[in-house]
This record gives sequence, structure tokens and C-alpha cells, in this order.
Amino acid sequence: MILSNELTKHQLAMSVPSFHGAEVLPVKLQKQVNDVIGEFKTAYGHGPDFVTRSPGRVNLIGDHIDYVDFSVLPMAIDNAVACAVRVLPNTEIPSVTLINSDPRFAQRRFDLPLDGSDISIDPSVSDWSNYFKCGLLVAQQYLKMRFADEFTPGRTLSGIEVFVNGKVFTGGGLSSSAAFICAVALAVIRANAGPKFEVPKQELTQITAKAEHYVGVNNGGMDQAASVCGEIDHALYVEFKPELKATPFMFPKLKNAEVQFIIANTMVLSNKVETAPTNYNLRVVEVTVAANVLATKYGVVLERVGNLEKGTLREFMDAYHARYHGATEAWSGDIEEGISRLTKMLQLVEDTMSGYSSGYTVQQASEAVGTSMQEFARDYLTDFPVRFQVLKLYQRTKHVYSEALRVLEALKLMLRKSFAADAEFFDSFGQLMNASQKSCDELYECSCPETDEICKIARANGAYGSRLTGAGWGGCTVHLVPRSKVNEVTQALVEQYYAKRDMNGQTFDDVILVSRPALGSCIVDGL
Ligand code: NG1
Ligand code: MG
Repeated sequence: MILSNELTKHQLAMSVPSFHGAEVLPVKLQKQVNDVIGEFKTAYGHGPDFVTRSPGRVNLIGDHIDYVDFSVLPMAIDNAVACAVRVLPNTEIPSVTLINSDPRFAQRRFDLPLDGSDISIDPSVSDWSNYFKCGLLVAQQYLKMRFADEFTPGRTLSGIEVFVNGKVFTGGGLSSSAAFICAVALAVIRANAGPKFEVPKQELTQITAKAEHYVGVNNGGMDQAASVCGEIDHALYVEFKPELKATPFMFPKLKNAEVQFIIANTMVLSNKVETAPTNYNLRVVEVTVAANVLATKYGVVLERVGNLEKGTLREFMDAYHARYHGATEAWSGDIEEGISRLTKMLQLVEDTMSGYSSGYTVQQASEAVGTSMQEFARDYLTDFPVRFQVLKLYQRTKHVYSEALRVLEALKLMLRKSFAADAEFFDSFGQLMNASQKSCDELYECSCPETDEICKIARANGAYGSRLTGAGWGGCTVHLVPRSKVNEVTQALVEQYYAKRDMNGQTFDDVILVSRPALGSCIVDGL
């Protein structure tokens, strides 16, 4: 089964939508945009020129596989980061002033390099302005490339005054960081390229996808694709190969029920940058080493063009099929073909790695990829700092291939025209989400007791599927529920989970969201 062209051509050819005046925005977005305009005026004493906004996202299924180029299924949510912006006249020294409605993020001001050189980011300093700088930097590089004639060396960016209003939980797995960076990059492009330039969604996704690498997180591109390309009432099927592409899909029309997702924050804060050496970045290293262990064992050469340029598990899958099954082409994305290739991969993982279920030492891993320990350290352990006792290649690889398979099964359900009974959809999609949670917990070890507790409560009260979302280690959970069960599940979470905790001044509405898929990035002007 191949996705019909009608669907695949749909999405990324389009530009980021512009709305002329806050009144013409979808109703749900108006309040935040009006708020940030008001806050800007109070802070700066005059109005902004325009507002950019970009939403958070929840990933329904497919975690920790975007950075090895397997497809994922997120959706944008209503909660967004909005930036109100005024462009300084070019008679003034170009500077950036940042004010945030959240008091945790203090005001910042810095000058832009007068010679137009790239702004520098110090990843060893943990400050919210670093995320702003990531968005600014990728936008600057984009402008230099896209408008090579005008952005000649030596031309500086325009100075801006910015007010940020963020409504996406931070450290919560809803990608507040991606939402912020996408809103910033869009703002900087708009401030410098002017209102006539329509920003292509695909280009905005591509440039922001790697932006967090500048603050030391070796992430994939799912969050930015979801934030930029979100469409009301559609989940997004995001593919990374042969190129980054987000295709919107509606949930199947059921006879008597409506699909809803509840998002519940564990309130366990997961700081991705600080924990990266033992968590996120270590996982990226583990799956990269794993791809090379498999490649060595099966005598195939990895293309080394993937996310890490050291070979990915997806590249191994292609190389293996080329060598042993005469496949002349990389996996095209065809669902049945993908399921069959992934099933084969799971078998190879058993054959190759199950003897090492307690983990590979550096010596064992070096031998398995056929290098010295020094070469191994140079190749895999130096790009981003990591700390570990052993590398759990067996478990991590099994998670990646099985999770990639579950995403394809989920997409198959999305594409089905009808179900004998509504419960059939809920049961099947829910089972995939529950299996994903189990795999994240037991194999990828990125869950935590609080996530498990929330999932248990939700499932006992009417959720069909419950899992962590995003990187995990705390943060948010997502639950598949029919609309008729939303209140029951929400109530149970409040009574059995939140009521027992110190809410730190937050209300229940701050930690539980009921969201339908929402619109991605947009610009509001004509203010
Ligand atoms: P969160 O937890 O939302 O920051 C992270 C990565 C994604 C993806 C997921 C796990 C960033 C910006 N995003 O999401 O690319 O790998 O974890 O699926 O680090
Ligand atoms: Mg993040």
C-alpha cells in the first residue's frame, strides 16, 4: 500500500499562513495573540509590527526514532509560543531585546554583530536566550542563502524588540523548545525579508530541525515538522527520508464516537540539556553504534549520510536489503514493504545482540564494529559528551525497529475507511500506544514511575491507549479516549494523581489538556 499522491503532495509545498489582523484568526488562537500584543505595548510603550506563533506538539506514537530517520505520527496542539515583534529602524544600532511573560525568564538584551557575522551561542551556559539565539542563527543562515544578493557579507540583521508569551509546558515533552525556536526563526525571517516573502513550510522545518544542536541536544526533526506543519483536525505523518515531509491525515470517521487525546503532565521536570549525557544523547550514541555493529556483522557498508553521518539503523536496513534481497532501492515508504523489512530487522537483532542483553562494554562494542577502543571513542563518544557503564545496544535497537513498525501499523489504521465497530479502532490504536509505552519503559528506559502511574489510572478509567510522549524521563503523557470518556479519565487523574501532589501554584487546567489537532506556525500582521 503506497500513500496516494493526492495526500503526499499536499503539505510542505505550502507557505506559512499569514493572517491580516487578530480578528481573522481561528477563534482558539485569538486570545493568546491579543494577550501578547497587549503585553508588548505595556512593556515597550508602543505596539508590535507583527506576531509569529508556533505550537507545541504531542507525539501519538513513534518516540526516539526520528533521529534514525524512521517516520513518526505527531500532531500540533492548541498551546503555542507567540512572539510579538517590532523591527527597529535601521538608523539604530541593531540589537535584540527579549521580554517574556513568564517571570522565570528574565529580560535579556544583546547587540547583533555589526559585520553580519553569525551570532555565537555558548552551550555551556543554560539561559533561555540561547534558544532564541538558535532560532535567530538558523534564520540568519537561511537569509544569507535564500537572498544571497541582498544578504551579502557584511550586512547585519535588523534589530528587534520581542515579547514572548509561551503557553507550552517547558521540560514537559510537548516541545516548548521547538515551538519557541520555530516562532523565533519565523520572526527573524519576517523582520528581515519583509511581509511580501512567503516562508515555505518545508524550508522553515528544515532549518529549524537541527537548531537545538547549537545548545547541545542531538535531536531529530519531528517537533519542528509538527509545529510548523500542523493542520486542524489532522495528525501528521512525518517522514525524514528521502526528504523531510509532513503529510496530514484525519482520524477515521467512526460511527458513534469521536477520537480525543488527553495530555497529562507528570510534573516531573526533564531538563534535556542537563541530562543529555546519560539520557537523550547517550541513546543517540547507542543506536548509532548499533547500526555499525549490525553493518559489520552482515558485511554491509553504511552510506553515512544519515542524521549523524555515522550511519543509522534505517541505513542499515536499506544496506542489508540491497545486499541480501537484491533491493535496488532504499525503502520507499511503502507500508507493507516497511513492515516486512522491519520484521526482518527484529530477527537480525535477536541473532546478533541477544547474547549481550546485559550491555556491551566499550571493549566489546569496539570489537563488534571492528575498531580499536581509541578509534571507537573518537568516532562515537566525542561529538556530544556521554556517560555510561555499558551500551545497551540490544534493548535500544529492539525498541527502534519495533517502534518504527508500530508507527506503520498505526498509519494503516488511520488509512482504513471503516471499522466494524468503533471499539475496533480504539482497541487497535490503543494497543499500539500501550505497546509503545512498554517498549519505551523496558527497552529504551525513558519512562519513569510517575508516567507509569498516570498511564495506569487513565487506562483503568476509559483510556484505550496511554503512553509517554516526546523524549520521556518525566514530562507529558498522552491518552487515547473516546469523547464520552474524557470527563471520567480527567476526573480520575485529578483525584488519584494530582490531588496527592504539590501543584506548585498550577491549576488542574495547567497540567491536563484535552486537545484536538491544531494549526501549525502562522504570522499575524496588519496590527
Ligand atoms: P521533546 O521531548 O519534545 O523535546 C525530543 C526530541 C525529538 C524526538 C523526541 C523523542 C528535541 C527538540 N526533540 O522531543 O526530536 O527525538 O524527543 O521521540 O530534542
Ligand atoms: Mg525540547
